Amino acid sequence: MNKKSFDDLPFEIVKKSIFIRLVEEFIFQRLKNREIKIPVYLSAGQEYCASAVSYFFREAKKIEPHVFVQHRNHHTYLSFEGSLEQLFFELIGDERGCVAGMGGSASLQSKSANIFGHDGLMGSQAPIATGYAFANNKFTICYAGDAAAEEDYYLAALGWAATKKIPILFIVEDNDLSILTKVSVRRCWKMADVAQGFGLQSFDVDDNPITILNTLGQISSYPALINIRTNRLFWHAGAGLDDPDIFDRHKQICSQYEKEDIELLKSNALKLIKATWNKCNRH
Ligand SMILES: Cc1ncc(C[n+]2csc(CCOP(=O)(O)OP(=O)(O)O)c2C)c(N)n1
Ligand SMILES: [Mg+2]
Repeated sequence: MNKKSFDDLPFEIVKKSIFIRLVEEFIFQRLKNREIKIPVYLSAGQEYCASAVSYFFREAKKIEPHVFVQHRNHHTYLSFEGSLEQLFFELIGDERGCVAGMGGSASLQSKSANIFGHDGLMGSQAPIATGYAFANNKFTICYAGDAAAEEDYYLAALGWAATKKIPILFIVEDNDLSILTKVSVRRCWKMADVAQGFGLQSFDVDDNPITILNTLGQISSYPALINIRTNRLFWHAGAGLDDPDIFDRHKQICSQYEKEDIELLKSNALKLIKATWNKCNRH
């Protein structure tokens, strides 16, 4: 792949992130009202880990990656073109959902968008995605949380990917939490160091979307791993706030644009979200 550097943030990424944030806030309210009753893992705060990566491959490189997601996946599912309607159907247990109403929030998938859902065993997606890319030689992205990436089978998958030069990108969404336990309590090593030890190109960056784009542009061969430091704004599962003062990347990015432009985008996106929800709840 050619190198590519980005000086400006493509507005498509902001637009997509606005949409994702509004979807998550909308679901937050439906959870509070008990209109959604299943366990839900909201991804607000982590939007750019998905929207910037998706933009880089799908828009800038014109590559359609095969994507293995983790349990916190609404942002990845929507960034890689999973259907909102099928997400809403899934959250209300309707058979028209993306997992026929039986997988729920943690296991979103899309055959048409090449998104492979999670099975609930943290980190299992790494050996499965690695085996998939090894067998098919299709460019694959494997998402995992900072805790899922500590699992022994996750690490063994890195070793196999490096040994066989498998075309896979591991993204670690490092929100510094395993439910409520910080990384520093759980381990003394860094994901990017371990990946480098196995022979992968590896990076440890924050979730500024320009940084993510330029990091992706630096990768000269696969497999590779990017540990992205980010923040989870809401509870591990369900609707609530752990820390009202936590840094919000999306809020910071939006503040760089004209308020009226952002508000117009938000109101149009919200109309679409509400109409989709009403459609799913009508039948
Ligand atoms: C093997 C295994 N151990 C424990 C759990 C319970 N569990 C579910 S999510 C979670 C925390 C996941 O943290 P991380 O991978 O960092 O993702 P995040 O929730 O922070 O996005 C735990 C411990 C599980 N599902 N599977
Ligand atoms: Mg985490």
